[in-house]
Amino acid sequence: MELSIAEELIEAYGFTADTVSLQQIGSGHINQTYLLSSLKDNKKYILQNINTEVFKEPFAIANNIKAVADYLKEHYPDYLFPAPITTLNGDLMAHHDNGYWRLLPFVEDTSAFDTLSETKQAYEAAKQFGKLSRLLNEFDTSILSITIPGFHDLAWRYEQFTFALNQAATNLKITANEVIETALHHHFIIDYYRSYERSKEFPDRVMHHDTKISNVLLSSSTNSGVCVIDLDTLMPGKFISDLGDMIRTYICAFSENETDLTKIEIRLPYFEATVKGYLSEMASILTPTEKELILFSGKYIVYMQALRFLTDFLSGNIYYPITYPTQNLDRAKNQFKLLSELFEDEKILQDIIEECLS
Ligand code: GN1
Ligand code: MG
Repeated sequence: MELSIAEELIEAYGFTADTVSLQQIGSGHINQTYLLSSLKDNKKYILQNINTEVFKEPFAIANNIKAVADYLKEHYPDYLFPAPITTLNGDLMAHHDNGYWRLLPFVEDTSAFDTLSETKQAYEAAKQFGKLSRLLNEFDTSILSITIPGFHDLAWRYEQFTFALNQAATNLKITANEVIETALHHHFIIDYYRSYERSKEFPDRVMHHDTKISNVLLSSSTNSGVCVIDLDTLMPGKFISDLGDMIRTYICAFSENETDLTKIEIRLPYFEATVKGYLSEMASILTPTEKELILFSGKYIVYMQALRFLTDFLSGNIYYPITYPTQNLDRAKNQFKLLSELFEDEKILQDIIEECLS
């Protein structure tokens, strides 16, 4: 980013262009993130632009985060919740050039990772996300806005997929034929979800909805969990959203961009660490029904992510940025491979869960 573009923006926060340095950081698909260093006092901040194509109502995000931050401050004053810093005018965001920006505190001596290389990272990250939901257990979820409608609604994602399939060019359908068949075949996951959806034992909770490892800060020296970040999708949801996305992203040594599918295997110790870390906070809160759905959470979210990538491929790659034409199809294949591993290892994974619960 040219500093000239940001001048007005950084002035909203009381900085001047000649006393800050900006560096683009982060690996997310959606928002742009910069490290802002104030040359005057050597303090660091995170400056982030909200992608309003994805988040149509940035105020919904800002208000959700504020409501949760206020609640946590009142009930758990020691809990580190990195909410945005207000502008000099007291606004939650700075509006600039048709975009919305926010400034966040930079948490010193922490690291965010794109991949996990130790089970402790899985345990600590899962513990952090579990802790957030636990602390918000009594929080009234109905006051939160939905920042992306249908975000983790698998039935709706499936509809989007069939819609894209009906509209897709023939050559794309031929290229994706096998993956499309696999996607259709797994519809039973939606039916299974529906059989629980309205149960009182499967309540709405405050969910982060994007629990990949890069969204939690770990201590640089000890790898202990420090706090969760990237709070745009903090909104009501089912517990499967958070635990499922951790299972999706922590248990395999390779990311959704890996094209060598023989590498897509489940690391059982990471699975165990993830479930253990989550339950270290949530075991006393989850209902018996939710506990039955622990493994299902992974299947639900992996299937949904596979459908999302496939849908995007069939729609001409309008959502997920790509570096080559079939990348979203490859990502879908990768996720379907992971899904097949979850089914294949079902028995042993369920045994691990039982052991973690006992
Ligand atoms: C997006 O922005 P990023 O990379 O954290 C997406 C998630 C997906 C993820 C897949 C708002 O997250 O739901 O799981 O890509 N976020 C949004 O990599 O769509
Ligand atoms: Mg994100």
